Amino acid sequence: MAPETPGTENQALSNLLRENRRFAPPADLAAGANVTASAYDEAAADRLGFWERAAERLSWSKRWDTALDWNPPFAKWFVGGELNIAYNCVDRHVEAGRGDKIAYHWEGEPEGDSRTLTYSDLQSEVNKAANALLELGVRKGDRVAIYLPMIPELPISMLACARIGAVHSVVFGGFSASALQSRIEDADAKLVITADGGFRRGAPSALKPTVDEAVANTPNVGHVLVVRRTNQEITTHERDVFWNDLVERQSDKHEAEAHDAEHPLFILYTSGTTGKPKGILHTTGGYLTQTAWTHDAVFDLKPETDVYWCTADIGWVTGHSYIVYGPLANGATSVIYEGTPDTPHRGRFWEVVQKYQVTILYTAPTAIRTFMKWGDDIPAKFDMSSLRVLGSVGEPINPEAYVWYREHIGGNRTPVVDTWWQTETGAIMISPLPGVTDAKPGAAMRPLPGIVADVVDDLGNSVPNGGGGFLAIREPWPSMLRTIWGDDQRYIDTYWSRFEGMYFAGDGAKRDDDGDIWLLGRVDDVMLVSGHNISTTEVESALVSHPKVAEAAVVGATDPVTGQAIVSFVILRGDAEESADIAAELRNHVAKTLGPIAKPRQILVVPELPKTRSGKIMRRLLRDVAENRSVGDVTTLADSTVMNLISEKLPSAK
Ligand code: 6R9
Repeated sequence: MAPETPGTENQALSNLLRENRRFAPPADLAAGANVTASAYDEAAADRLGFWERAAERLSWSKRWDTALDWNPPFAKWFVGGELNIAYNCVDRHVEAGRGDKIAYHWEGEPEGDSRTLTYSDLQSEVNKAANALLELGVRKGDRVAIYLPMIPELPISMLACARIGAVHSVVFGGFSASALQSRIEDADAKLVITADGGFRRGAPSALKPTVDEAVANTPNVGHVLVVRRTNQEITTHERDVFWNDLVERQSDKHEAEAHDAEHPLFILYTSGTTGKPKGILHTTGGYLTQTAWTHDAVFDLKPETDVYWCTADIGWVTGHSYIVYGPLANGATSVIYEGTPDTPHRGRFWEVVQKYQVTILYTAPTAIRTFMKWGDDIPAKFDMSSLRVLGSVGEPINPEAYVWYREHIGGNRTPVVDTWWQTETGAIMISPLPGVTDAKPGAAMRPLPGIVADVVDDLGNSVPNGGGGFLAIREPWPSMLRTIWGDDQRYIDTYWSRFEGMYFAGDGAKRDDDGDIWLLGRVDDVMLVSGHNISTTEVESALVSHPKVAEAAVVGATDPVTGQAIVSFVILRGDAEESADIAAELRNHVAKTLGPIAKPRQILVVPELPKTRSGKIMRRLLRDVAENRSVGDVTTLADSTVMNLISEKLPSAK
């Protein structure tokens, strides 16, 4: 064992949380499951053969010669193969006689504002958009920045790019002009697709002025293609062209050309904690293979009968892989919802589930904890008996939130799949299979068939059952990032230098006594208290297991005695009263659940937590508060006023 001295890196992650609950798959789901336990054995016996069979689900214009060319850390999958992603996601379903099948039920934020797109509709829209891009001079390999709200033109634009082989870079609608500008510059985009604005929390919010500001200094952007969504007034410039004019007058016929399996498909920027954003590059054949296979396996998708809803923003990788590419490749019927869960009321999500008879719901722990805070009575008002599989992504799901989700949303019937993956992995890597796994609340369980993930110690050796360490991936996988756009060295340094021959994910993890994997948050967030490495996730889960707590964020703050001390920020449940001794009550609860070492030094009750647009808690900012520093860069916050609300709470806790 490594020495337990504060400050040394040689530290195992303490393993504090115990969880004994298990949820077996429902018998009917298990009996009809798309993927059964034998998939693990098949993939273990012949991993590349397994992925080749997954690739055969797609339609290739030319079959690949070699499954994998691995020149560490640079991978090429399905070498020599050629396919068109838009053809796979759209045309082939139409050709197979499923043109009238609904691809998207689009639900706008203003009530009553909805639109249905069949696969045939999608085909003509994508073709028109592809022809429009060509008219604007966009060619194969060119980069296109997309800055749109959650409207049908967003997936249509992405597919139009993929169709002609242009590389899209979708930027979250909430990002500032300078964030947009740096992404446009890094990728050297020649076109920006945007809208006048989008609807958010019941009001139109402008996008176009941000684009105008961003492109004022990017001379290589030849055109800005503008969708009219809100009809708010905008300033027009010479470079502007309007979707309604340009796209609408195009032919709805376009012959799709096949692209190389390794042709770049998209760049998606991850902010990272420091430095300039990393442009994660994904390519064509491997990406579509793994997103399609995992979408089918992890959600047990039955395309004929399921209505699938992933609530993520398409500007996040979850939306790319599990609203656009995976579901469309599988011919699914999906819901896209434009707005926020509390507009115009806090039951909006459940109203949408009821309206479209959603069968599979994929959302994030941050949303689930918010629903817990709002109270059980809200979902109880809606008929959600159609739901049969629930998914979670984005952060570790606290066991209590998992159980609440299963019970109050899933009517105690539905399996919950906790899916671990990253922008960099492109598709789900670690997750239960709903018809196979006896799932434990809070655990991502096992690597999917074909994925070789491990929990390793500081030296890169597998930890035994019961041990904690770092999550690493030992073998390349089809949808892995190929590099950081324009910066191979940064790709090597960031992901492949921590452990010899292994991908370093940057997450802490533990393997429990049964060998199942639990994710414990970002390694940067791990706290070192009196010589013990303690994960923020476990302390947060202990806090959330108290009946009065809906959400918690924990950070380590410098402490003269213990090196770091645990400081907790908690949001109480809707019906909980903030009593004078709540802090003491919660500190004792944590001590009882995890042991005295994990007892927070300080507990602050706050109204909100700082989160990114994809719902991840920004602990870095809370650390600034806990250590009495001025708060750092808040540009990627979903709501930048949150930090003021938290700082206001501070004196009362001292
Ligand atoms: C898909 C996505 C990646 C980071 C990842 C990890 C965290 C995502 C998780 C999870 C625990 C899960 N994360 N899913 N942690 N359990 N099921 O979120 O991509 O935005 O790139 O974030 O999110 O820390 O490293 P991305």
